[in-house]
Amino acid sequence: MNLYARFEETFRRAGDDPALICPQREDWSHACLANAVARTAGALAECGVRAGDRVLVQVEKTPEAVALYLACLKTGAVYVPINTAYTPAEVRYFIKDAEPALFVARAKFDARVRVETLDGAGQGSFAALVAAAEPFTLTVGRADDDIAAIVYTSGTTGRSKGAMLAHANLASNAETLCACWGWQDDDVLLHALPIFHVHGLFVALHCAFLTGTPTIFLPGFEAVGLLRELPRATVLMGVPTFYTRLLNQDGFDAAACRNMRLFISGSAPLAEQTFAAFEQRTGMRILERYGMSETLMNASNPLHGERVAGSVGFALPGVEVRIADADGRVLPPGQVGGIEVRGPNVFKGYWRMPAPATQAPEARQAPAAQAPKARQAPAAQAPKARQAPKARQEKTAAEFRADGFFMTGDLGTMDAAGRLAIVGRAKDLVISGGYNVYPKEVEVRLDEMPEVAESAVIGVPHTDFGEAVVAVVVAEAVLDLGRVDAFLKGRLARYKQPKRLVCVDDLPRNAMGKVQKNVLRKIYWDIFSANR
Ligand code: MLC
Ligand code: AMP
Repeated sequence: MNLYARFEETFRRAGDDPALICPQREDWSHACLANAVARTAGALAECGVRAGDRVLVQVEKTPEAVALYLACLKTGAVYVPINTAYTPAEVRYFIKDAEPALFVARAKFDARVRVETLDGAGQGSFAALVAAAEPFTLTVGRADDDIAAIVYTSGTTGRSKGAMLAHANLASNAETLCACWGWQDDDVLLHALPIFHVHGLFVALHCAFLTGTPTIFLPGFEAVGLLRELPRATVLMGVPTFYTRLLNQDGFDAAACRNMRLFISGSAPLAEQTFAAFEQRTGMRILERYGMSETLMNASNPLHGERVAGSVGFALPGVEVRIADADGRVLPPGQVGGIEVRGPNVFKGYWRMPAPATQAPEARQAPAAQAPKARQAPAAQAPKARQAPKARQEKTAAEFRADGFFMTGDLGTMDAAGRLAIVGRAKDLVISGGYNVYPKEVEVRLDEMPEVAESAVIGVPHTDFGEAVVAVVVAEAVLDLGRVDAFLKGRLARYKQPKRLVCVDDLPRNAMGKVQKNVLRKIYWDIFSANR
């Protein structure tokens, strides 16, 4: 079943009740949202978008952008959101890889695909098409395995991979979260996350859409504005930076939280100090959960049981989580190993890198949705299928065990009761303010600088962002951070750019000649911890 059919049913019931409360704009009721979705779906059809076609989207957070996402679901198109921080050079990669039938951009963009615009005020050429479009009333039938969205996540090679999420992945995870977090009819979600990642788009919005409850829809996170809205909200979802920034506000106290029933944190480790300071200030314990783009949510601290600092709680119902060694042998309680996950939440593989059926049974046997079968006219026509080259297929296969468990690349321990703690990462990744930065991608760009002989990018502690990107370089000429900033501008999104630069004579290497990032991390983690 098409996920939007579920939302549509709720929207019908909720009618004139508010869906998106927009402090700086008119609110949208559920009926208004449903109408906007139907007209946006009409505009997509007029743009020639058919079921299975990708719609690449890089737009600001607006109600119109939400309608665009839902319209893609409704028409069976595949929604491909990308970070608004990406530079045009980065966007070109996604256009090439996703081969969208339509790119909805914030402003005019020169590309070989059809481009329409939607700006931060909900205006633009796409908005004009929506205004003129006939509503598209049909909700296109979808099979559970049909792809609803592709979410790009970077890889250790420095190239982004598109995680294919099926309608059933999204639906099952949303239902599980609504149940686990006890979503109530009188809940009001305070939404300050971006909507181009799974956290803000799926985890947060789907809980509201499944239940027909309102969302206070802020264009982004800003502590004072968020604090102003807090008294009329009951649930907040955020990355740890939200909570550290809130704690820096004098007015943030138990009185400000009087109507709140749940603060949820995820996407990055919540420091134990933040958890403790939050409890001391508000009398409430943040509920930390764990997920990723490829798997949606995997584990959560309990709504009613004890929420423990430094732990991400228990596997969600229906989701299997295990700790295994490098060979996939399950480790006894308390031992550190790779976190592996299996369940209805786990994605269908990477776009154009589907897993061979022999490696990952059942769930991944479907033709991996490069060409999702359209099941209804008029949107019916399979997009041009392109075979995934063998090497790329292996990329998906390499991340799954033969029994279907997905290797997250996170390291953790699980106690005998099943409580999970994340203790590190096997993947070379920095998480800054909830955004993932893959060091390789930054190193490749740094190495293009004439002054740089070689570079290694690591994460170090940062009070605001949790971790900050630091470049350790062997320079052949005088180099400072200003010059690095100037060189990377336009080449890399701002949040990926190093916040600190360290010039060294040599990078530490092991006997195989590989740069020892763990050595660098150890040296600079301590130095920057002391100086942050
Ligand atoms: C902004 N900057 C960042 C940054 N965000 N730098 C590093 N890391 C970040 N996360 C840059 C800006 O470009 C700016 O550059 C400078 O830092 C200061 O910006 P700011 O104004 O302080 O930032 P702000 O706009 O307030 O954004 C911070 C933030 C935002 C934390 C609110 O980054 C954010 O919304 N993060 C949430 C990310 C998220 O949703 N992740 C979910 C992924 S899904 P300059 O030019 O001023 O130097 C996932 C799965 C799961 O992980 O489990 O959920
Ligand atoms: P992304 O690829 O952007 O979806 O990021 C997913 C990664 O974020 C996971 O693999 C983890 O490394 C990290 N992550 C998500 N939630 C948590 C959490 N609660 N604690 C620590 N790391 C987390």
